[in-house]
Amino acid sequence: MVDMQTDSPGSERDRRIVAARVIVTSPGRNFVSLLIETRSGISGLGDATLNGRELAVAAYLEHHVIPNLIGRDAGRIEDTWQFLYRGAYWRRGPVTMTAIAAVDVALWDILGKMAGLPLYRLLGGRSREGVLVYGHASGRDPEETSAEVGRFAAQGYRAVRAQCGVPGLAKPYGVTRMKNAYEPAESELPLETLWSTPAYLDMVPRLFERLRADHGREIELLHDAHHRLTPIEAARLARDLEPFRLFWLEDATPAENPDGFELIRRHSVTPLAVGEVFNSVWDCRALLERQLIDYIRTTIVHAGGISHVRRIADLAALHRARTGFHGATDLSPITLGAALHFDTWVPNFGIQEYMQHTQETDAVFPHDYTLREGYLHCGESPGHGVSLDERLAARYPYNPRQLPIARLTDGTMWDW
Ligand code: KDG
Ligand code: MG
Repeated sequence: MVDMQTDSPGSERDRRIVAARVIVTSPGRNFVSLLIETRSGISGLGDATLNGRELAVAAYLEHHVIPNLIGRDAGRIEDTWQFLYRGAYWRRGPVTMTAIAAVDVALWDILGKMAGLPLYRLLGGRSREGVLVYGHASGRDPEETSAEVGRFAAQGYRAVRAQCGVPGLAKPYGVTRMKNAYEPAESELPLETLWSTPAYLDMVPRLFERLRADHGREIELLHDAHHRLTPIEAARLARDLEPFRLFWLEDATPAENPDGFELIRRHSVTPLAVGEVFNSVWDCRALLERQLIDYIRTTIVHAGGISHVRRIADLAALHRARTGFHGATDLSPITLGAALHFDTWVPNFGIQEYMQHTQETDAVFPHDYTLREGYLHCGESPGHGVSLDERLAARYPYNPRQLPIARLTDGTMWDW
């Protein structure tokens, strides 16, 4: 018999969930958070931000999840996960899995606080001294992008993602005029951008030739094609980039059909990363089992939280793939904090994306992680180490914003 009183720190009575609420705030950009409170007074925080679809998750939590949490034992993390996923007839999808992630991360945070242990120790302890991160460099042309890569290298970064303007395209993906702050969800209705694959395929190899010439072979370079290419175009790009030894080429083609990656693999040995839009192990399965990718990008907030992403990482490990969590600014400091604990523990860690949040965001979400010489370090405080200043958050009301869309130059809708 399982002793109901001792299967988790604290008594069952102390662990009982007495309240939960959704907090929407926009300190520079929108974030949705879930706060779960227990009878003991210990509370936990989870991120529920789905860029451009924030209120869908907030409503799902408020109407369909929170009423089911009240009275439950916060120490029963797995059972609550199964209740919300397996127990529900309508399962998976980004809204549902983001809501489940928020609950799951908040419960792990509570468990850490009740046990007095940082999250990475609950997961199994430290596997490395620091978490290798990559920053985001971009510019209007290869010269400007190269100068930005140099700026990151001078700050101690060992890995940099490089994106560049494309001649003839006004707003290509990933290029910003603001340092460290690429923020694509910039208008209430989707901004219409133009896309030209021939111009892009001509530019990218020239960019990386320039970067290797300027910065040598040691720095790790990454690139995100952001789902714009067909499989054969992606194969051509991956092959053209081989001389420049990328750490990875990301989202080379939309991953709904894993067979596309078979084609890329057939033509190139450039490492491939995929999965930031995935939300369950089922999305990752074929790509991992067929060894079609090298890094899995699926992260905690959009794939059911720590309890589920742990299973994705284990599946990846069986097939020698490593983690490379999504970490753009729309993933809140709560997700970054939780991800850093996961990255510190997970045996098959690869790299962590890192875009600094704005000062306003950092003030709303005080945290104990730190950046040193291109590595992020999670803190030692119990749980995931990120809190939320509710009074400050209330000063930043929700600001409706959607991600852009892309059309080919003849007007055809394309993948953004
Ligand atoms: O919300 C969408 C962004 O997070 C995404 O466009 C960023 O592709 C991205 C990345 O790799 O950071
Ligand atoms: Mg990406």
